Amino acid sequence: MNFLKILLLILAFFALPNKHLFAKEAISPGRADSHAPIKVMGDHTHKQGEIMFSYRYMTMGMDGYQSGSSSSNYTEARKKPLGGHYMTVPEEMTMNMHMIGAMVAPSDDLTIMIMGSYIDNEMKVKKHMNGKKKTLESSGLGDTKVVALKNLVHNDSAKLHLSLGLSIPTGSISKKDVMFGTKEETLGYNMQLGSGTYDLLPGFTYVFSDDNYSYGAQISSVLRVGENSKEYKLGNIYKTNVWFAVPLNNKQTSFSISSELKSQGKISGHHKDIKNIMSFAQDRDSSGGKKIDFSLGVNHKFDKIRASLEYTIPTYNDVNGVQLDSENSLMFGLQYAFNK
Ligand SMILES: [Cu+2]
Repeated sequence: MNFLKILLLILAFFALPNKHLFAKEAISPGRADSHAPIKVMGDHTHKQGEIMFSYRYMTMGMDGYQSGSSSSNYTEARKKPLGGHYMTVPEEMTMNMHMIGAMVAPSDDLTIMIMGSYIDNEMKVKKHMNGKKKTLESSGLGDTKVVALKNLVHNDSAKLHLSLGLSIPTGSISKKDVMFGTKEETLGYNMQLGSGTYDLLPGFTYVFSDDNYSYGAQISSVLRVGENSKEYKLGNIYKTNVWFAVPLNNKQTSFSISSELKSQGKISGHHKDIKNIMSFAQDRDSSGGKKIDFSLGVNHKFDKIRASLEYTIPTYNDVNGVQLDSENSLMFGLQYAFNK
């Protein structure tokens, strides 16, 4: 995408009309389900003068092997796509992420969100020849996202907003660890903490609420601009999230079911510091794919603090090459909103 197109997109975003088509308030912010399940980011906007701080913690594991849309095994995971074998084989990976965010609303129609993260990765690998095992680690800041959310429709039952954001490459893409040699080597793509590129984050979110339920949908993407300093580019991400929530307990608690469809392209280029590809984790042919997840969530309001929990079960996975298989994951979140 060239610079002119990006500029036009940004100008169009701020020039969009924003009629409050009907009455004042959308889903009462007092309801537990006035925010989407916690995994969905940028799902709501704020009224002028409101400020919100959020914290999210996510833990996810990967274990076993996946090839295309079926499960695979160690023997297959050793094979290089063009023949021969990798020296090492990843066996498990865990990723823990802390995310801190803030939202401010300069006007009723415009909300600005900023989000940073701290990531902690661990990957267990096995050297095939002698069966030796090693745990590789990487941790540090992830990328930083700045997103503008603009209301298009905002009435008693329906809300629609557009979002346009930028991901700033604050996460490292030069993480190393000692593998089976004596000196540090560059870790695989999943063990790096950021994309290394500026990424555009366009999306839109629709939420409808009735007295006894609410539902919503969000379509979003991550579009990489250019190539990073290590001469590669992660695949673009296209995502659709849908959810349905029921408020209970005087609307202070809500339960949700949701689904995420995610498609990510293959890496293009090649990390210039990875000289010898030791395993599929360092091979761009084993990157990207399509997946569908289902989640169960709960939101509860304690006065100004909203606590949320969401448990995710991967149900369909179609990966490029061989990759580690995703296990169930969990996200916990706290959101604190107040008026200036
Ligand atoms: Cu908020």
